[in-house]
This record gives sequence, structure tokens and C-alpha cells, in this order.
Amino acid sequence: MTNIVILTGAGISAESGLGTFRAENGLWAEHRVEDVATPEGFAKDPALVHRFYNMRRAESAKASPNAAHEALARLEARLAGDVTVVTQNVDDLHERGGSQSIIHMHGALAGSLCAACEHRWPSAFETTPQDDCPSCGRQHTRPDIVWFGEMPYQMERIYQLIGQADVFAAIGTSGNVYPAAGFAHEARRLGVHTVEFNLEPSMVVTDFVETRYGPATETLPRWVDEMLER
Ligand code: BV8
Repeated sequence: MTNIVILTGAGISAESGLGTFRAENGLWAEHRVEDVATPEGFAKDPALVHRFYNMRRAESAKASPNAAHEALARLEARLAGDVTVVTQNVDDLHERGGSQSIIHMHGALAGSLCAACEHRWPSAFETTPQDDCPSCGRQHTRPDIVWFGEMPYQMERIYQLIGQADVFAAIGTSGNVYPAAGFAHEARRLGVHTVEFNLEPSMVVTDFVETRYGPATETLPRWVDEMLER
């Protein structure tokens, strides 16, 4: 029985063609974070924020899961033990890649949220600030996405899973954003085996006992084969 918690970031979707955040041509290069990924930015210009997420939703729909997403689904399907993907990504490539046990700790493009009554519903492909909330009828629709300064989702569950894990793997995340960037430290403190998959050392590389560098579509399938042969 081997329980594994896998934290993923924008890097796992990079080879599917989705922009990461901190590459030169990344998402934050075109948009100031403060303008599109904070409650203040949304309050100031909700139409801009809706346009930003409509563009992300369109790109996500055009992208396909890659061999790294599929390798994680294969690990979950075949490993004797629990495999949970905790993703910082808001795209649905893990779902479309076949993973079942997924926590979107920073929300998802697939969801809409009413800023007035907190009702949640499946998002339209294109959203605007004028969309009525299906529940309260008011026009305070926002993407169901966790912005900077907001509390990520299911944090208690995530820490519980880390406490029960034998292995904690982080894939394609730069370790810039907390609390996600602190998970490896917590895992290591608890004696969980920690492994980082990236193109280069992340900001929290010292929290990992094992590192595997290279494109995730190459490093992940190899690692999953090893995990399934153990
Ligand atoms: C909170 C949704 C508290 C939006 C996102 C000072 C110090 C410490 C912390 C803070 C601080 N000031 C403020 C904070 C808190 C803040 C934070 O950490 N800020 C940072 C910038 C300093 N955090 C928050 O605000 C969080 N909330 O703290 O709440 C609280 C407490 C009580 C009550 C209320 C609140 C919420 C943060 C969530 C923000 N939302 N996403 C959207 O998607 O539009 S963040 C977004 O960026 C992602 O979700 C992700 O979390 C984050 C980092 O992105 P990565 O996924 O790591 O991507 P990145 O481009 O950075 O890196 C990609 C990596 O992949 C690279 O390493 C690259 O080498 C690698 N790669 C590329 N290609 C490949 C690859 N690897 C393998 N194969 C490849 N092919």
C-alpha cells in the first residue's frame, strides 16, 4: 500500500501548449497579476478579468492532455494505494487525462461563482459581468478561481492527505506561491519521501530528497513505470 500526493503546477500543462506564469512569454508577462488575479483587480475592472479567463478557457479547450497527465492517471488506476492530484492549475487537463481523484486548490475555469450569494455553477464558455446568478439573480458573477489574498480550497483535506502519504511529488511548479509551495516542507517534516519534477530546481528544491529534471512528458512516464514495478 503506497499513498501518493501529487502537487502539479503550470509546468505539467506547458507541453499541452498552455502558458505558464513565470516564463518570459508567460501569462503574467502580458497581464499584471494585480489586474487579473486579485479581488481588487476584479472590483476595479470585472470585464477585463472576465476577458482574461474567457481567453484561458478558450486556450484550455483547444489543448489536449499530454503524456504526463496520462501517466498520473495510469498510476492512480494501477497502484495499490491512494493517488491524489492536488493541482494549482485551473485547466481540466487532469480530468481529460483520466485522473479521478483531483483537488483544484486554486479553483477551476469550469466553475462560476456569485460574489454576492456564493452560489456555484458550471461556467459558460464565455462569461461577462452582466451574467445573472442562477440563484439570486444579481449580476456579481466571477470565475470560481482563487486569487491572490484568497484562501485556497480544501486546505484541511490536503494537509490530512500529506499526513497519510508515503510519497509527495511536485510536478511543474516553481515554488513561488504559498501555501502550495510549503507542502513539500510539511511532507518532509513528516518523513514523507519528497520528489520534484521540473526543468530546473524550483524555489523550494531544498525540501525535496529526490529531483528529476527534464520535460514532464519524459520524466513522469518513466517514474510511473518504476512505481508500478516496485
Ligand atoms: C493566501 C489561480 C491567505 C489564478 C493562482 C509574501 C510571502 C509569502 C506569501 C505571500 C507573500 N505575499 C503574499 C503572499 C501570499 C500569496 C503568495 O504566495 N504570493 C507570492 C507571489 C509571494 N498567496 C496567496 O495569496 C494565496 N492565498 O495566501 O491566502 C489567506 C489566509 C487567510 C484568509 C484568506 C487568505 C493564494 C494564491 C493563489 C493565487 N492563484 N492561480 C489563475 O490561474 O489565474 S496562483 C498561480 O501561480 C498558480 O495557480 C500557481 O499557484 C502559481 C505558481 O504557478 P506555477 O504553477 O508554479 O507556474 P510557474 O509558471 O510559476 O512555474 C512553472 C514551473 O514549471 C517552472 O518551475 C518551470 O520550470 C516548470 N516547467 C515548465 N515546463 C515544464 C516544466 N516542468 C516540467 N516539464 C515541463 N515541460
